[in-house]
Amino acid sequence: MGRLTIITFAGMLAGAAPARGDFPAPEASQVDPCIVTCPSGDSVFAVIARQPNGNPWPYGETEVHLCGCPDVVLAPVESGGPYRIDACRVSAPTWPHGVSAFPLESGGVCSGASIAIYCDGLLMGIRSAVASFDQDGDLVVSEGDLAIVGGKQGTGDPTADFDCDDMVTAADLDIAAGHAGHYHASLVGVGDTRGLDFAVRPVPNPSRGPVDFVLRAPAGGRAVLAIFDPAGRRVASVFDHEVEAGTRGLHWSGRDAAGQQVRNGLYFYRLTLGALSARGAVVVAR
Ligand SMILES: [Ca+2]
Ligand SMILES: [Ca+2]
Ligand SMILES: [Zn+2]
Repeated sequence: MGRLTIITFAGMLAGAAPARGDFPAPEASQVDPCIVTCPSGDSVFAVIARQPNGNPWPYGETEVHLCGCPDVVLAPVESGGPYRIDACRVSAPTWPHGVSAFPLESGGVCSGASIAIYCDGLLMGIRSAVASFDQDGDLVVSEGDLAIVGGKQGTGDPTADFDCDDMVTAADLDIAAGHAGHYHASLVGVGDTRGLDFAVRPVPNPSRGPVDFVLRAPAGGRAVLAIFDPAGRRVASVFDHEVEAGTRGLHWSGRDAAGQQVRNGLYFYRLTLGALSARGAVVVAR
């Protein structure tokens, strides 16, 4: 009853209340030509559903079938998010303006597939590729991903064609570089400190120098982060402060204790938080 009232009111606002039996028409609708994703969800694939007379179709649901794309990693979205994931199908309402938005929080790429896009069971279009700034599907856009994009320059590979001009050029690499360091929120447990596991993740890795160490602290304490070379010599002391529970980034400029940019190569980090400690490797490659 409530929903009916709202629909009728919106229809009056639009100046043309659709009758029962109206439907979305593929020829009047619009599907973005390329599917481009970022694990942080800041790249949107959109479908605009319209009726034959051109008015929006606000009562439907759009479905994108990614079942032919096994390498695309769909990260979970919060309940109440802009779309829902059901195995390899992603769906979103066209309410209220006929627009279904898919800021797909995913990694990995796909090509040569048949990605059908339906609205209320009617085929709106087919796409054959998913391009992603996270080329390797680990849900972090790192220098390694940019290197993969760079390797596709000069080709027509749709998995790295972010501006949808059928070519991979320096412009596509620039667009990807703008997403460097982006990652999916599930990797760092943003916003909820209860039951957090202690974790440290260097982003990006490999790096052109600067690295943000994303620290997930289950409890407050003194956090100490230092960088070492493979011989075990301390290269830089990055951080030594009390932190609160939660998630934060600790920034290393990529410089040594003397302020010089470190040479390309392999480095190790050690982070302690109270009695907890983590260590790992970062690669600097300019
Ligand atoms: Ca990646
Ligand atoms: Ca392009
Ligand atoms: Zn991004």
